[in-house]
This record gives sequence, structure tokens and C-alpha cells, in this order.
Amino acid sequence: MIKIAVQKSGRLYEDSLKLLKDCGLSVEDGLDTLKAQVRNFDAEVLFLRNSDIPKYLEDGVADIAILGENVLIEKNVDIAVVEKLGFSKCRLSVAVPKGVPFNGPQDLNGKKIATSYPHSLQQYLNKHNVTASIHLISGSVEIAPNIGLADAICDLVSSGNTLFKNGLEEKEILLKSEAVLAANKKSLAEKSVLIEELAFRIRSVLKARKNKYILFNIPNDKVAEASQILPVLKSPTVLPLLEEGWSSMHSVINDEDFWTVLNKLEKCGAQGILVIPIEKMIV
Ligand code: PRT
Repeated sequence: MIKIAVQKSGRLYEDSLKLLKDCGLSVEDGLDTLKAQVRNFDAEVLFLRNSDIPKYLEDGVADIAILGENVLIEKNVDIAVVEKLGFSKCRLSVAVPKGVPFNGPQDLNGKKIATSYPHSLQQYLNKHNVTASIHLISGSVEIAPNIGLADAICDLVSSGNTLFKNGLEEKEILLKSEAVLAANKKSLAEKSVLIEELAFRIRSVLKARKNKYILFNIPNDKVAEASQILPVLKSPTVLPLLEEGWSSMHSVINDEDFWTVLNKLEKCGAQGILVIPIEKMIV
């Protein structure tokens, strides 16, 4: 059996649980419990605090986990990242009050910096040979310069709204982070079959989310041209329509190319274009 840790509540909770469910794991929501048995997979889900998960992974209490990569880096643990999951994207940045000149890390020399990420910040300061005093705060870091507690902050940023509202400007990005599937290295070796099975399912779900199934009708003499437009996996499926001189083409397209491809297909003469989400993708 494998023990999978996910965040109990917070920014990662919903997406983590959805990912496990999309992978076919029948798991309860963890609202009233810290531990739940997966009914149709040899696994147990542990609902924990995101910031505690690296330690649980390191100690082998959890074999595998979904957590923010920034927390793994901050806790400086020897844990394997199995897969990047593409959600909860953010960056750890240094910000200073608007209007305060900042020409690079050297400007932080002798300054007070408030953060909840002392290890990551210290690494950055060391790298740039900067001596600054770090003020450890567990939350609402962005308020620190306003109340005279610090000259700068180092915190997670996603939209940048919180910085803006607090009159701060992002100056340096220390690291970029997203949710990851991470594993205890011993578990990775000893429970490789179950972990690989879960990772395989996760990869197919993520791949499917990035792609769409497209089908449309097209005159036969345009099939070759349309094939050139489609960034296909192998070769598009072409089926004859009952109406003479027309075919139906099916393919898979990447979400990123979606609108460009759609535009070109319309110009090429495609009609009745249908775009369908894909649930799982094994290629
Ligand atoms: O309590 P627990 O230990 O379980 O959770 P946590 O303290 O790690 O906090 P939580 O649930 O807020 O964040 C979980 C993870 O989500 C983080 O470790 C990151 O990996 C990821 N994440 C992604 C973020 C953000 N985006 C984010 N914007 N975590 C925090 N923020 C905060 C940031 O600290 C700042 O206060 O949101 C504010 C800035 O947001 P914007 O959109 O205004 O820039």
C-alpha cells in the first residue's frame, strides 16, 4: 500500500483531490478526517498541512505527495520530484516599496527583509554575497514595510495583486514553483509498481487536459491541405461522409495551438467544427 499526502485545506486542496479523482481513485474529501482509505487503489490518503508534507515525506510517513515545489525547496529535503503538475503556479520574489530605487541584489545589503521563506532567501543572499537581516513572519508578509518592520519582503506572488495593494513592487524572482508529485526515495524504490501506476495515470490525465479532440467536415480536395494544418499525433483520421465529395476529419490538437489551428481550418474550408475535451490520453 502507498500513503499519498495532500494538503488538508488551502490553495492546493481542491486541485490535488480533483487530480486523484480524475486518475480514477475513489477518495473521500478529507473534511472530517486526516486519513482516508482509497476504495479502488492500494492506497491511503493523508490530509496534512502543505508546509509539513516535506518532513512527512522525508520520514517516510507518506510515500508520495502533492505539494508546492517551493515548500520542498524551502525545507531543503532530499525528496524526488516525480512529476510537475501544472497548477498552483507562483514565484518567490523580492519586493520593495514603490518608488524605492532597486538596481539589483546588492541594494539589499544591510536591509531588513521580512519573509516566511528564510532558507530560500538566505540561499539567494549568499549567492549574491549580500548581508541582510531576515525577519521571519508566518503570514501577511506584505504588510511588513508599511508598518516599519522591514525594508523589503520576500514572498510568493501569483497575480501580483497583493503586492500592488500594499504599494510594493516585485524586483527579483528567486524561484518559480508549481504543484508537484514528490516521493520519498526509499518508497520510490520499494513501492515502484504502485507509484509508477499512479504517476502513469497522472501523466495521462495531465496530457489529456492539455489537448482537445477536434472533428470537422471538409471537401475531399481539401483533406491534404487540412492535414498540413493539424499538428497531429500520428496521422488524422479521415472518414467518408454520406454526402459525396466530403469527408470527416478527426484529430487531437494542443490547447496552446487551438485558436491558430481553428482559424486556419476555417479558411481551408472546414465546416461543422466540433471540439471535445479529452478525459485520459495514453500515447
Ligand atoms: O497551511 P498549509 O501549510 O497547508 O498551507 P500554506 O501555508 O503553504 O498556504 P497556502 O494554502 O496558501 O498555499 C499552498 C501553496 O500554494 C503554496 O506553498 C504555493 O506552492 C502555492 N501558491 C500559489 C501560493 C500562491 N500561489 C499565492 N499567491 N501560496 C500563497 N500565495 C499567497 C502569497 O503568500 C501572497 O500572500 O498569495 C498572496 C499573493 O497572491 P497574489 O495573487 O496577490 O500575487
